[in-house]
Amino acid sequence: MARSGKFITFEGGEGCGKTTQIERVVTRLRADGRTVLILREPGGTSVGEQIRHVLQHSQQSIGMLPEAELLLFCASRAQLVREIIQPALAEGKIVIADRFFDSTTVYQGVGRKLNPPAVQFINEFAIGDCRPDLTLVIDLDPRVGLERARGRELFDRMENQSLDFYDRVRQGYLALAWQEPARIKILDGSQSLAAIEQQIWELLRHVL
Ligand code: T5A
Repeated sequence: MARSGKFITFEGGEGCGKTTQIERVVTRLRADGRTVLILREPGGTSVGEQIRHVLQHSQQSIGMLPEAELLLFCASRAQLVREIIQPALAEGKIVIADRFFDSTTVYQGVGRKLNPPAVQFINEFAIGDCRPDLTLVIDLDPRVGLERARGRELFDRMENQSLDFYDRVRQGYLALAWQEPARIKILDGSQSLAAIEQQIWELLRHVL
């Protein structure tokens, strides 16, 4: 599908500040007269929201195996790409996603230690040629991020991992950024909200 819009993804560990920064940047973009679509992963479609419940909030999913988890995240994304993202990009919209395929590379590949070539193959099958133009990783010590994210009442299976798991996730993002420096930019999530927002704005201006 021909694409005239821009696709921006936000990534990082739990509580790093993605959602907060997306809200701020979208407010600025809309004030600038841009048409912006915000999506979250897993979810964003009717099929995807059902998968999100199974992956994150269902108490019955406690015994889910990493292989099943990988396939469910990718199933949600395959639907999102074809139902929502590609049509929006074809219409020239700016699409901003709160997580995308880098989350699978890092959480399932590095965090869960699934076979990286298998993760890459399944990941790429799910997204086809729909790759982000820019990916912003907000890097934060997981001890700080988990503390920030604490207090949510909803049971979240993905937030019940060991610190070692979240440390691997953090290192996984840093390694990805090292491999793809043109697309993936790292921001220091321990700075103030305003400082991070300003850096994101500068990076976005280059892409838009
Ligand atoms: N997952 C996802 C996979 O394993 N594989 C995949 O392929 C995909 C797509 C998603 C889970 O699924 C996993 C990863 C996750 O474990 P989620 O509910 O969407 O779960 O959770 P997260 O994406 O981690 O979102 P969070 O809400 O936990 O974190 P955010 O969005 O990064 O953080 P945010 O903005 O909500 O901020 C958290 C708190 O910190 C404050 C905010 O005000 C808020 O209270 N804050 C700051 N405080 C001080 N200074 C700053 N700079 C701050 N920035 C934010």
